[in-house]
Amino acid sequence: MSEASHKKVIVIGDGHVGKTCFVAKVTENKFIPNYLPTMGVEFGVKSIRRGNHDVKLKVQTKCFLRAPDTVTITSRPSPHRQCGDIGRALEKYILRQERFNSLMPQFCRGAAVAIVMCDVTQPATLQSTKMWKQLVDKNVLQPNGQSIPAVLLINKFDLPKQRQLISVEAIQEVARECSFVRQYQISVKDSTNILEALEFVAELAERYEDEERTYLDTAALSLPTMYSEHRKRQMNCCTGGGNT
Ligand SMILES: Nc1nc2c(ncn2[C@@H]2O[C@H](COP(=O)(O)OP(=O)(O)OP(=O)(O)O)[C@@H](O)[C@H]2O)c(=O)[nH]1
Ligand SMILES: [Mg+2]
Repeated sequence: MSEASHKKVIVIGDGHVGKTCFVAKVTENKFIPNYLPTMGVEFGVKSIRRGNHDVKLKVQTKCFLRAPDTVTITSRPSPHRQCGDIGRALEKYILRQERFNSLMPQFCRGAAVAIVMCDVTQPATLQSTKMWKQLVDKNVLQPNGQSIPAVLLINKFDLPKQRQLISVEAIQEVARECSFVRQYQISVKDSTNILEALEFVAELAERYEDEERTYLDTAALSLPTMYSEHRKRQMNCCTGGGNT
């Protein structure tokens, strides 16, 4: 099967929520305990058996800037910093943000499904998922003009209850507000709900393929009609159908 036949799945969300670990877990079945911020794009390929056939997924993530308020924190003056440092930090941030925005369309292009991820120990990362979902919708649409399906993953549920700071109600509210198709409480570390989420993603990716095909078929059928309508209008115009 050629790479073109892989369904592209993009994994997006704030820094440190576990996107790289998720890609490594689903494609290489390994957990990375150490944090190394992603530079550039990371991806892996995974086949999911559905009925009597395989759905091939190309799961990819990239480096994302953290939420803007984190930048304010990193650019807060320390006793050793001068005001100029803040200006420079912000300038650097704006430049990186511009570069990031210009890379987003390329990252999202052709995606069949989006996975938006957050961290149960960091409530702000759940709020950020709204922004990430909007960004996906701004950068990629299905051929029929609708948003691509998006699944919300809340990661790190292996951590003790007292560190789980996001309520089920909060998850449901965000899921409703952003039209996430489904949400899963997962742990990449101990593999909780990883396969379940991925199987659902494969189902969505396959549905997308069907819809894409239907859309292309419909478009192909209607093309001659559109063309003959256009020709008719042209003929009317050239044969003096007007009032001159
Ligand atoms: N306890 C726990 N830790 C996790 C889990 N998933 C990821 N981590 C840890 O969280 C940290 C960040 O994980 P990454 O996958 O590198 O995060 P990321 O979202 O790719 O971060 P950026 O590349 O900066 O965007 C790492 O130290 C991981 O080991 C999980 O399910 N449980
Ligand atoms: Mg990463």
